[in-house]
Amino acid sequence: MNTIPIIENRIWQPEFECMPKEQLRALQLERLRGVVAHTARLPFYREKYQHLGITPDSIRSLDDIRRLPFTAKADLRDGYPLGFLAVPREQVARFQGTSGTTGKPTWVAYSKGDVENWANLCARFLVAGGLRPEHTVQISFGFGLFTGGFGLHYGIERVGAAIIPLSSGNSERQLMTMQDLRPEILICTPSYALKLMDTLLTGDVDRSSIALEHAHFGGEPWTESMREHIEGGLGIRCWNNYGLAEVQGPGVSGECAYRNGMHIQEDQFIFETVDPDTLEPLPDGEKGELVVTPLCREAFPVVRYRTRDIGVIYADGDCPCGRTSRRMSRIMGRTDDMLIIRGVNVFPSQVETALMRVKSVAPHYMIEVTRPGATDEVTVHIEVQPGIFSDSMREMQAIKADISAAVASITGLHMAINLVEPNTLERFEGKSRRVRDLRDLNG
Ligand code: DLL
Repeated sequence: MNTIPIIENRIWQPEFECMPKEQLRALQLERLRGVVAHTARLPFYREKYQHLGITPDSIRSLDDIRRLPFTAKADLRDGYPLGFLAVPREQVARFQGTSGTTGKPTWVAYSKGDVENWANLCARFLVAGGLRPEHTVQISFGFGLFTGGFGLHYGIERVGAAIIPLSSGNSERQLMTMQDLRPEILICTPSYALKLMDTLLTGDVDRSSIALEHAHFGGEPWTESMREHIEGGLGIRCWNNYGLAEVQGPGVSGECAYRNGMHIQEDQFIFETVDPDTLEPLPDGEKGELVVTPLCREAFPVVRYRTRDIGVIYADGDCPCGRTSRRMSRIMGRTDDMLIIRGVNVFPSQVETALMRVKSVAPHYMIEVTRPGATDEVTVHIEVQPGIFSDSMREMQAIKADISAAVASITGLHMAINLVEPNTLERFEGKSRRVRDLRDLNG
């Protein structure tokens, strides 16, 4: 565990964030009973509770959460549009949404209290990662149904800092704004930061003309090597925060000044880790699917929501920052992201970690999976750094061999490597899509 903070350690709501553990557990239990009472209004849960003999009073310890039913994305979809709305319609203050693969969004509703609460939860991780009232913040998340834009907006407002609600897109305008209004803080997806960094470093923007000190990234998986790359390139501190629309949006967990995992806002969310196949609970310290029960949601409560995100809840002790909550790892992949290649499980983040070890390549890549015959083939398309492409064939072969070896050592698989010219692969303004699985199309 890191013992030297990277920045000054500040805490937004110490009364909750630093609550003594026993008291925290008692609060969780009380709130969990409230969740059972509240969700029993929804037919989806009422029927299940009746069947399982669950009443608020039957929840005697936090372990009893395991008796509650899981909720999956498909359940929300079956309840489309508002089957999980638990307050009268006139009490809804906001709708946000999350896009799915089926074309229709999953609608998520917030009461006035939910919106208020959400702002404080976002303020918690922003303050933990350097936000001060005197700062100016450029939000380069989309403002719209995506929870990133509005969620962070109200968190920053709560702290009292100035907001530039620029939204995503138009890198030139993003950089111009950074130069002209000199925000100290940038908020976006890590892949968009990468794009902005490219534009900044390849254009004639003088680094001293921008005042950035911190960036808060979330919304998609990224790696520690990507953090080093962006921090080195931009000379800033990058902070990780996590959340998902179905349980609120951003503000579920985030890093503190020690950056040794993301603190889970445990007064408001109960986290469990389960084996994604058997749904059996796993102990802290073991990697598995994260399951989240929000404890304070009024308008849109869900119980034991299966995030599909793979991560670890750390088993090690207290964090020197003073927060008492457990911390979680980065998201290592999603159960639906996981590629099974010739029987081996591979996450895109493992490929990214391998690529970032090789000097001459840029962090822009695309993983393509095909099945030309009976076996799976994976090709990693990756951009080389500007200037490298003109070099000799032998050098290119050597780079390929380095990448191939790095990929094989991390994933255990041989993947074909295709080096492409700088600036030829797609760039992303929101969440990136780095896997193209063409196996179904190939029969
Ligand atoms: O992405 C909420 C959010 C917005 C979080 C902005 C942080 C900042 P959804 O669109 O519902 O909500 O997508 C949720 O994104 O299940 C993860 O797979 C992924 N995700 C979110 N944050 C992280 C992160 C928002 N820090 C899905 N690291 C989640 C890795 C993340 N994956």
